[in-house]
Amino acid sequence: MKNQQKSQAFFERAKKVLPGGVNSPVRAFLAVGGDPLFIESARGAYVTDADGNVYLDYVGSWGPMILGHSHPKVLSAVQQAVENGLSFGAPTQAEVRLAELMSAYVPNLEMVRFVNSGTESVMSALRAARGATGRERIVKFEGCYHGHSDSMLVKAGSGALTSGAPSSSGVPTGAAGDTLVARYNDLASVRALLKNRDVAAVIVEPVAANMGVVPPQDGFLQGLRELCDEFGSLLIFDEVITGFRLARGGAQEYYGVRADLVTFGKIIGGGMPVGAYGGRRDVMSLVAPLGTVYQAGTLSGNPVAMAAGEAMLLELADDGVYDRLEVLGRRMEEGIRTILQQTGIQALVTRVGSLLCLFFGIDRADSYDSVRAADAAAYARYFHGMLDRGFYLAPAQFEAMFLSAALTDEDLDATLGAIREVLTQMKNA
Ligand code: KE4
Repeated sequence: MKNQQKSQAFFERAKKVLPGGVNSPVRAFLAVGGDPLFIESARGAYVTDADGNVYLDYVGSWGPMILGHSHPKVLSAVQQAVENGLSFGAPTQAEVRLAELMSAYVPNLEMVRFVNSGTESVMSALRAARGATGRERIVKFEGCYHGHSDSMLVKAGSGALTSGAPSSSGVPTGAAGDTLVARYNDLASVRALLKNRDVAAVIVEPVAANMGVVPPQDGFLQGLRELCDEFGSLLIFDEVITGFRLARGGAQEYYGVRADLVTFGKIIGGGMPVGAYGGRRDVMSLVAPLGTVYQAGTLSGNPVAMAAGEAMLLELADDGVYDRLEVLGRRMEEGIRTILQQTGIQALVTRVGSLLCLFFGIDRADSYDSVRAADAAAYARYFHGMLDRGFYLAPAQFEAMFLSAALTDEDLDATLGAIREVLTQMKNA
């Protein structure tokens, strides 16, 4: 058991001034028990907590740290930008360069607007879709999480699912009433909702990574494209997680399916608060000041954040990063699968690229209903077994394991060795 006195003392202070002692629910360890670690620093594949304990990190700030923490090119770009000032509330060259980079890398990204979070990118994209179609209804999928704007907190995933409140209190019926919920990997459930031709957009996580990791079945994403074309709805890919992670061109490139609008976050900020939405020029041209869809932001395009994002994306121009992530992901998946076979633990590993999830107690993970049956208590035992051995995983079953290119083969060997120990201990308990 590691010494966590400073984290525990700070958590007691935090609970007096921050709801639940945190600034985002999943960080509170409620799903796994115990007190959250207060992270002091991070470098490469490692984080260090307030008590000086070092952990191999598989959270990666929930996705941004695809190259590992404190990448020298990103830190240097931020340090240089800071010297020129922190924020101007005016156009800067950096935001244009980052937008041009994204547009060069991502298919169909004709225009893009920067905001400050994934939530804000989704909220804005939905408004643009409603403005473009004159329709009000939105289709989302149960278990998918698109940030905490009112209309998206309906049968949501991530912390909402973990906390057992997939449909939040405080959301007025008027805000959520136009949100229709379909089943992931079930095209018939989508057709049934679109047939009245009053749906502005279907928003989907191309890989559902907020109910654990649930890959799209063959034909699902293309089927959504065809249904949206048939019924005049826009298709929105929420790529806050998959953007620049599955491939430089995100899920559109990885699966070869075109979205009308795409939302981004996480990686494009390099660890700084950045979101973005964009896509078809005719739709984005409706966004103020060009058009009548209003959206604004004091710190949108913040020059320091833009510098971090630009440095990050320039590093991702190297195909070797994605080749390495695929090798790491495959080794981790195959290693875990071998361990499951040898230990006899009933669990299932899913993976898309560098996104993985180990579900306990189920043998199918293709929908919200199938993963909801997962044994969250077993996951909690696994989480703490790994934490005690120096491996920092997502503190909830319904999240993803994020691999970074900073991981070495030795890191993977150590991780798989620890997984084997923990699962063997669980099996023999
Ligand atoms: P933010 O507002 O948290 O930047 O992004 C919201 C969001 C939108 N869309 C998708 C697909 C997302 O995964 C997210 C946020 N992801 C969670 C991780 N499951 C953030 C972690 C947290 O809530 O603390």
